[in-house]
Amino acid sequence: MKAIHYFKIGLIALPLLLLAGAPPAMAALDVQCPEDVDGIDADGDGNVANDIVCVHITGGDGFATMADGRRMYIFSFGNANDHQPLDPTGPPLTRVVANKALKAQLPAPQITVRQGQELYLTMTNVSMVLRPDLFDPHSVHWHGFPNAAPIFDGLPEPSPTANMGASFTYYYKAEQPGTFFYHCHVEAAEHMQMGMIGNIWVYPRQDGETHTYNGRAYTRFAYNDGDGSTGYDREYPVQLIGFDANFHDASENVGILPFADMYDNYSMINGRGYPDTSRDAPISNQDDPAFNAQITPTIIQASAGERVLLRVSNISSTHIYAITTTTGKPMKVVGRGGAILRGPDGKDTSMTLNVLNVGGGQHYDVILDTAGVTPGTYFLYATTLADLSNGDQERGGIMTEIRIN
Ligand SMILES: [Cu+2]
Repeated sequence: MKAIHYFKIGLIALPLLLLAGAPPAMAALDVQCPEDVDGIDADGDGNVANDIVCVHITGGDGFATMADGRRMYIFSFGNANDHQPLDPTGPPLTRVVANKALKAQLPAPQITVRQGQELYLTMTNVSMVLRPDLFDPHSVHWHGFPNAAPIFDGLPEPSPTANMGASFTYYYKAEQPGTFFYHCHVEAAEHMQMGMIGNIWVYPRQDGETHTYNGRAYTRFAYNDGDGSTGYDREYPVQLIGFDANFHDASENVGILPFADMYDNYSMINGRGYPDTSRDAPISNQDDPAFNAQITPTIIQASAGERVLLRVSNISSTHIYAITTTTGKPMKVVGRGGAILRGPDGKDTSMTLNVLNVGGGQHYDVILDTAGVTPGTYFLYATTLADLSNGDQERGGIMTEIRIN
């Protein structure tokens, strides 16, 4: 049996208000986060007390900045506190709705767990400040992942959603390693177009072992390959998304949403178009300069000879993207849909490609081997001209630097 404890929010004010005879102005928020006291090392890392991961995110609205400087109204998820994963010894969570409104991130906060761990993911709906007319709830849908139970799927019909001011805790048993993403499934075409999309990765139990592949030893792997063939030195997210500026403007201006005409004219990697992809600095919110809304690093860097794992996904509502690199080396696709590319008899079905086509909802694990690549700056980019723009501005969109040193 696991002991369960709760973090209480707003409880300090409650007794004072009750003493004063006033109705409580704040409801308590309980974030479910059990202690790992079963003595079992579920993720196989030698530590019996770290198999439960608690993450608390928000769902709401905010602003992102496009590479041409345009402010874009978004819906997305954000960090509920400044500790992720949730740190029980950190400052208490207070006034999440008030403090985290208009602090959506693009992409949504990265979530990473290890195979065997249990993830308690609490999502608090902090409301859409600019759209008080919308009473949409939000949810978390872990795309392509085998869930412990349908109620944690995030699809609004069979599973709970969180109304404004409400929270819901999702439970996942991370038994399948791989590259995944999550998104809100409420009014999915709208909320995903608006930006409710994030990465969620499960590291395999094999991580930490040493396997030699092609004469090189690796300790980190995309999957439990048994032979080191998915070994890598560095990993990077390559989350391909697009925004339709007209759709976002219509949402901000409480207009009629142009679903039928939806067309992403801002294509991005990790919430940035080129040249913002090749800038190290986080991008702050134009309406709240102290808050960084776009923090995901997007420059791909490696030392010559290293193997780089690109965790690729396409979460665009309208586009199939095709990506390639200027390194002169093909890409080796070792995983697709959160599964290693192996046949039922274990046969290697990995693919070696110069151009990778990624449809909406697809996710791939791609190894870029830099052996033999002369140090220098190269590019990863979309092969379709229309995806290389920031609105009307050319030479932007899905392109970022690969720096080999
Ligand atoms: Cu939503």
